[in-house]
Amino acid sequence: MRQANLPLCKEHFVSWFERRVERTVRRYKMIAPGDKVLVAVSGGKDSLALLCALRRLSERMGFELAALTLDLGIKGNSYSDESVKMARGGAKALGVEHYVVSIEERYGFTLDEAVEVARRPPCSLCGLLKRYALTDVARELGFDVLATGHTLDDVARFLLASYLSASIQELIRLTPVSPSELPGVPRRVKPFYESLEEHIELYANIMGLKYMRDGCPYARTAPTDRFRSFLDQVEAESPGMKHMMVRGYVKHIRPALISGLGTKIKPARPCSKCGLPSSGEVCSFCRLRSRILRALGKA
Ligand code: Q46
Ligand code: ZN
Repeated sequence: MRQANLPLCKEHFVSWFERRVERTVRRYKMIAPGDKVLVAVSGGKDSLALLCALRRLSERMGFELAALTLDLGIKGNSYSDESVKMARGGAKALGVEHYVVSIEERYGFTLDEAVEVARRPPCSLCGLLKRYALTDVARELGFDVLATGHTLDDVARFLLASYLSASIQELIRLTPVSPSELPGVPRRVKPFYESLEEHIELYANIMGLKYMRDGCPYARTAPTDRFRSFLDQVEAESPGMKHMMVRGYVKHIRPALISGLGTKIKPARPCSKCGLPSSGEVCSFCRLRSRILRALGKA
């Protein structure tokens, strides 16, 4: 552990890593005993490591666990087929119940089709689609909590991008826990909010998890990707910087944005089409979906 100048053997690294995840879960009150927790698993190292760490934690904390994989319909590099295959294998090896939901079967279009017809960057479409579909399925299956594998590195990149574009509304939504916005809608939690990707990868390898190497054909188009090497360089020169940046945001900057500047978080209301939380009459997913289905001649 470079920040703490602490050399650890494999066994102690695993317990150090899992204790850190447990501390994050408890510090931000992410999961309570008896909760039904659904983990979003893409088949990559972060989400499979999350499933593994929560599987072990579930026994100590007494919560129920299942996994969900969305088949997004990305054909390039056989990404979606691979993603479903790796997630299925990982969940089976860990003995966790696993659901697979096809976006095409549920909503009538694939991500590839959406990219073709909607004039928006692929990862922004994908982000909206995944956020919506995960919440939608978790609600339908009656889960209390939806856990995603967002890492400290993801949060740091997103923070930097939002600072630079002064996206205040985006910033205040960036929290370790997003409380349930409407009855029956699960709260969303990020148990890796304080875990670095390099430690997650090490944990996944030590635990022998079989995961998919980066393979999404759209990955390089992600707007926050250009901050990756910059932040990695800063972290290499000053170990602990990403953690300081994120903790400082949660403890000082976000409260100041909310109280000091009087920034309001708009309360959600049910979308008139689907019933999921929305800031207006119809939610952004339902609007996008109608547009895509019309453009594809399917509506
Ligand atoms: S799956 Fe989706 Fe990622 Fe592919 S399109 Fe972008 S966001 S890169 S995690
Ligand atoms: Zn809707």
